[in-house]
Amino acid sequence: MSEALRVVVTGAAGQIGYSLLYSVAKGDVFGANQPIELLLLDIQPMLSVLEGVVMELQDCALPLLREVVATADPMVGFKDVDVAILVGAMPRKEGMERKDLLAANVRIFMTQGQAIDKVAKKTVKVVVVGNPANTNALVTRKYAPSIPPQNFTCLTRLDQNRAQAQISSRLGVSHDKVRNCIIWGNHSSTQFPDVRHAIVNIDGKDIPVPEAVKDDSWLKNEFIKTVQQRGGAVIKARKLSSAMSAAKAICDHMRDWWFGTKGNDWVSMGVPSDGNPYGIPDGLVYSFPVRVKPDHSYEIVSGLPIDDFSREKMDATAKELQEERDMAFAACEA
Ligand code: NAX
Repeated sequence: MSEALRVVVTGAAGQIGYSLLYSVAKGDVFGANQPIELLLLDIQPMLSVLEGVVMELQDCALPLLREVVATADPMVGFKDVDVAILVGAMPRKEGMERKDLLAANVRIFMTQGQAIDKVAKKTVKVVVVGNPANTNALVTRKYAPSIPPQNFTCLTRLDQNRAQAQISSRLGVSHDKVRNCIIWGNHSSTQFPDVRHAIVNIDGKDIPVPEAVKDDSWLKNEFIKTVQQRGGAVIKARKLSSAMSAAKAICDHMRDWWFGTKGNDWVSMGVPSDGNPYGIPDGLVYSFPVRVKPDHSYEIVSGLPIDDFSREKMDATAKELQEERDMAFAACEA
C-alpha cells in the first residue's frame, strides 16, 4: 500500500459533499489500493453538522480511510493536501445580482487560494465545483501563484455526462457506447454542448454521432437547450440542485485526471485558456476537450474543425467568462 493521499473537500457539510465523500473514501476515485486522509472544510456554523458526517464516515468502517479531520480553518484544511475539491460556495440568494454573487465568492476563493499557496503541496490538483465554477477557479489560481496554473481546473463533467446521456437515450444504446462529447466554455447556460466530434459504438462499429442521430435540427436546438438547462430542470423537480450526479461527475473528473484518459479519447474540463488552439482569449478558465496522460499532465485536444455555428457559440460563452472575470477581478481589488 502506498502513502496516504491527503484530499480536502470544502463545503463538506453540504449536499454534494454528502454524496461525494463515501465514493472518495471507498477508493472509487484514486484506486482500491490508495489509502486516503480526508480533510473536511466548512464554515464555523456547520461544524456540528460536519461532526455527524465524520461519525458516519467512521461508521462505514472503510479500509482505505486513515484519518478524517473536520475544520473551519483553511490553513488546517489545505495543509499538505495532494488534491483539493472545492465544492463550498456562496449560494445565490433571492434578489442577489450576479455581480454581488461574484463578489461574495471572490472573498471565499481568494482566502482559499491564499491558503493553498501557503500550505498545500506544490503539486496539489484543484477542481472547483462551487459556482460560478470557472471564475472561482480563476480567482483561486490568481491567489496561489506558487502552484502551476494548469493545476487549477473546474468541473464541467456533469454537463458532459448530461450530453452523453441525452445522446445514448436518443439512440437507445447504453451510456458507455457514447464517447468524446465536448462542453465548451462556461458551466452556465451559455455553455456549448457539442457532439459533432463524438462517437457512438453500435454493434461493434464506431460511428460519428451526427451520422447516427440523423437529425441536425434536434442536435442544434433541443439537444443543446436540454443540456444547458438541465441543472434548472433538476432544481424545479427536486427543489434542490443536482447532488448525486454532481458527486459522480466530480469522481469522473478526478479519476481521469489522476489515471489518464483512455486511448485517443478525451474528456471535458475547465482549464486555463492560455495558448489554447481555438482562439479563445487567454486568461480564462474555459472548458475544452482534454487528453490526460498517466503522469496527470493534460493537453487541450487540437485540430478539431470549428464551423461557423460552433464558432459563434464558443465565442458567446467566452464573452460571458470575460465579463465574469472582469467583475471578479474588480471585486478582488475593492
Ligand atoms: P450546499 O448548500 O448543500 O452546500 C454548500 C456547503 O458549502 C455548505 O455546507 C456551506 O456551509 C459550505 N460553504 C459555504 N461557504 C464556505 C466556505 N467559505 N468554506 C467552506 N465551506 C463553505 O450546496 P451543494 O448542493 O453541495 O452545491 C455546492 C456548490 O456546487 C454550489 O455552488 C452549486 O452551485 C455548485 N454546483 C456546481 C456544479 C458544477 O457542475 N460545477 C453542479 C452541481 C452544483 O450545482
